[in-house]
Amino acid sequence: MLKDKRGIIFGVANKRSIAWATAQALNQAGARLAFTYQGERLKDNVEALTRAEMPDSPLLACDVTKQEEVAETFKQVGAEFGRLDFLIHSIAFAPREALEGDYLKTDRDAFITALEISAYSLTQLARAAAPLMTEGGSIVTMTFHGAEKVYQGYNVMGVAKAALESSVRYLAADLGPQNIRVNAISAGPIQTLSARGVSGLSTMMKHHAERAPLRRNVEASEVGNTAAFLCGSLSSGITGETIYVDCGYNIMGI
Ligand code: 0WD
Repeated sequence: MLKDKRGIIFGVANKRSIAWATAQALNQAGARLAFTYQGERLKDNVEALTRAEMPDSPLLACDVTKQEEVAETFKQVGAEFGRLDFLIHSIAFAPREALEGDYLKTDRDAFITALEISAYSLTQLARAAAPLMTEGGSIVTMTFHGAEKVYQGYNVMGVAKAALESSVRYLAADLGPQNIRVNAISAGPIQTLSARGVSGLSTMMKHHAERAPLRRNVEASEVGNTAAFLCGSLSSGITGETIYVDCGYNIMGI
């Protein structure tokens, strides 16, 4: 399905990362992948994961708060792949103290950091990737229902995800004429490193599993499969959307 397609994945931290499940789905569909890791802290993890299943994948250091690393990443992936067909953005961060208690107490630094890393980075990466998407392309990011509805403890991350989802629409409008599509996947809660930073995660997961039409939590592999669909020609008419992969939780009233 994605044979001869080349893409770059941001946000693999460990084997539980949604980005890793996405990489596996893309790899299975035949795509060639490059990976970035945030810093030395995560390099060994990403190297160990890719060595076994995708040994030829370029690994590049890229902290999105460092513009020079972003520029170097796209220079290197351009040299290695010649062009890009897709980009997976699976990055988010907010200081831990901002993810508990009242949203009201969010301080300026926490707000700016959360919005910069979790929302602005999509625009930053899309701008760098677009010139390499010479045959059109697909950009996919990960969001959460907390962008639209209040989840206690999700706080500033919900505000950042709202900005992210809006960015998806503006980017889709800007890049559509170049046949570059931009979409978000709104995943149900999944036990990952980032998710464990959100207070009340297990309560949230239990509630989702009880209320969702499918009566269970979503698997990371299901998010990965949807990302693979969004990167391929089967989704060629879809752009600017937020697609829920949450076992249907978001459709429920009472
Ligand atoms: O329930 C969940 N797990 C959901 C996650 C439900 C719905 C959406 N999402 C979103 C997250 O908000 C995020 O956008 O999916 C995306 C991936 O999250 P994940 O797979 O749950 O979490 P994780 O495996 O921790 O990957 C996020 C990674 C970082 O990991 P850590 O935990 O080390 O902060 O984002 C990366 C980093 O690898 N990251 C950065 N990458 C580059 N530059 C930066 C940065 N400055 N900061 C964080």
